[in-house]
Amino acid sequence: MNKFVTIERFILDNQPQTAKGELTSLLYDIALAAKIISYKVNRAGLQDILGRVGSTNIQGEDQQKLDVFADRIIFQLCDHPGRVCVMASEEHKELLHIPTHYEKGNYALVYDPLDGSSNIDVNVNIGTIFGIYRAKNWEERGRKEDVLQPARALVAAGYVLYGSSTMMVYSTGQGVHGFTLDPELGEFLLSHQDIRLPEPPAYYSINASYYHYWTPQMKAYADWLQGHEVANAPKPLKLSARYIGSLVADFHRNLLCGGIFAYPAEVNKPEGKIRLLYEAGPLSFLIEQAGGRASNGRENIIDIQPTTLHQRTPIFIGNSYLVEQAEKFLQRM
Ligand code: P6P
Repeated sequence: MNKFVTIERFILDNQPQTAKGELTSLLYDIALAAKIISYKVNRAGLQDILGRVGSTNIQGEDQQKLDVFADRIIFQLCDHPGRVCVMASEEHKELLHIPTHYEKGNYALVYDPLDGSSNIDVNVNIGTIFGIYRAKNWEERGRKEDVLQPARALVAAGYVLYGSSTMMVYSTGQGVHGFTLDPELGEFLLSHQDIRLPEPPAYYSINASYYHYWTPQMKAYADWLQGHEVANAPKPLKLSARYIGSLVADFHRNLLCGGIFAYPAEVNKPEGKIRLLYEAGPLSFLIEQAGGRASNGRENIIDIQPTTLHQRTPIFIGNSYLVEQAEKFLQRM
C-alpha cells in the first residue's frame, strides 16, 4: 500500500511546536502558488503566454509573460492571509508592502518568481526560489531590515523546479525534503526525504564561455575542475560537465548527484551575476542543510549581510571539498 505523504501533512508533522501555524500556513501558500505556476508553465506552449510582455524588470532583463504571472501569483497568495509583513521579489525594484486593509504577519518573504526565464520559450527547466525570515520588528508593517538579513537567519528556504515533473524542495532547518507534484491528485507527495549531497561528487556546472573574463586564479580552478593537473593543487576529481543555464535545475541535479555550481566574478564584474537575497542566500541555507557549502570565493554566503535588495554575489555552491578548493585557488597570489 503506497504511503501518500502530502507536503501539507509533512510540513505540519515536522514543524517545531513553536512554529506551528503561520510558517506552516505560509509554506502551504507557497506550495499552492507552485501548483498554479506549474499549471501555466506546463501549458505555456498551448496558450498565448510565451514570449515577452515588452517590459523589463529591475535587472534590465526582458520580462517574460510567465515571469510576470508567477510574480503576481506568489504576491496575491501571500499578501492577505496575515502571515507576511513584507516581501521582496526579483521582479520589483522596491519592497512589496502588505496592503493596509490586510492583517500583517510576522514573516518576511523573499523570492525569485521564475528563475532561468530565458529558457521558458525553449522548454527547458525553470524554477522559483524563496526564503522566509522572521520579521525583526513585529510592531512595524515590514521594512527593509526585515528582508536584509543573512541567509543563516532564514527560518525556511526552498525552490520549485518546473521540469519533466514539478518538484518542491524545502527546509525549515530540519533537513532538506523533496516533493513531486502528482498532476492527477493535484498534490505534492513526499518523494525525496532527507536529501544529502552524495559522495563522491559527479558534476561541475560552469559557463566556460566566460573563461577569458576570469582572473588567472579562477582559470586555474576551472582547469582543475576539468581534470587538468595544476601545480601545488591536489589531484583533480573525475567530474562530468553539466550546465543547463537555469540555476534551480543545475542546483537540483548537483544536490541529488553531488557536484558544484559556480558563477564566478569576472575581472570587470567583481560581483558576478547571481543575486544574493533571493537566489544565493536561500540555496546556501539548503546546501548547508544537505551537508554542503556555498561561498563567494572568500566567505560563506550564508553569513553575508545583504545591504541592498538586488545585490549580486559570486557563487560556488555544492560539495564542500570542491567549494573549499575554489577558495584556495582564488586566494592564491
Ligand atoms: P549565463 C538565469 O538568467 C540565471 O540567472 C540563472 O538561472 C542561471 O544559472 C544563469 O543566469 C545563467 O547565466 O550567463 O550562463 O547564461
